[in-house]
Amino acid sequence: MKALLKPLALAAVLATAVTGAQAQTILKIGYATSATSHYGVGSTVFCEEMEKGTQGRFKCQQFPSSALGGEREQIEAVQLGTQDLVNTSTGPLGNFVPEVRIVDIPFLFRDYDHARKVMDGPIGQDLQKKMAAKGLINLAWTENGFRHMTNNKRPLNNAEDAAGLKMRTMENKVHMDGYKTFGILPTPMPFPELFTALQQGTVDGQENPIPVILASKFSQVQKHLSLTGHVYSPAALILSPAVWNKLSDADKAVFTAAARKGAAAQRKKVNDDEASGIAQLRAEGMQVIEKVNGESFRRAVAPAYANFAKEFGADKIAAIQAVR
Ligand code: EAX
Repeated sequence: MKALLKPLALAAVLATAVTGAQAQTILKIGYATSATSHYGVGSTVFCEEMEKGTQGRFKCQQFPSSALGGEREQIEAVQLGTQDLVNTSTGPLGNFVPEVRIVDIPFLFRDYDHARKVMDGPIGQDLQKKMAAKGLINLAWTENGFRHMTNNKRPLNNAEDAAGLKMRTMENKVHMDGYKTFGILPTPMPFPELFTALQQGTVDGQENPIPVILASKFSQVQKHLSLTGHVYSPAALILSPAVWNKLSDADKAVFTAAARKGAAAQRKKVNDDEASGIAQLRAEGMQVIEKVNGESFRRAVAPAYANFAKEFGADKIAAIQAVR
């Protein structure tokens, strides 16, 4: 009996080793903008690091330019396990994890240093736990950037100029409540529909970070850009629990480290686009107002903070503001 088992057991071990060496899991990753955009740069670094760190046992198949749908759809697919990864803004994320909405409050963050410190610190980590509880494994906070307004009607120097504009927003209640205080008529719409809506004049304008405005060629359909920086737009690299729960602890560590490297590369691309993008958009024909009266926007949104405090807790908002 023993003599018979031994060769069998050895054969079994060999078979596993052979399949093990060959088995490769392809993970589908989607994002809104092009492969060369900030999302593409961040996702590519993540994918390369993940593939290297798992000796090729895991590999990505990338779906840029909203090929897998809008961000809400993609988050839902990742939650269900029909898509493996999404690199997405927090735009529609609050519809899945309401606590995340706090980071979408207009004029909450002073600058990039502040925002990145909060997202990478205990507050951001706590939100990652809230996401995990809802079946969304946030491997790392990536970045979309500070959002600025574009439109086809007039140059915006202050909040009064924005009043009455019909503007596409993300499917995000905090943004919509905030922007209403500027007198804007918010029109929520998934990102893949936006270019056509601007082209056809369904909306007068939209708001997005410079990297998105560049990558999506909005200069072709929008005349005016104002550097309002009215809200920070965080992003996250989210993995499906269907994948995560099957990973070894060692692979989990590889995925997480790879995501952090991806996030760093994505943020660097945001910085680079901000540095060179204004000149490029001018060259493409946009009229840019760099010195916007930010105070007029801040004043307008101030009363809405009472409602935000009711929803999220004044202490929680203050804790974010206090991070230096
Ligand atoms: O995440 O929907 C949006 O305006 C987002 O900023 C864009 O899809 C990138």
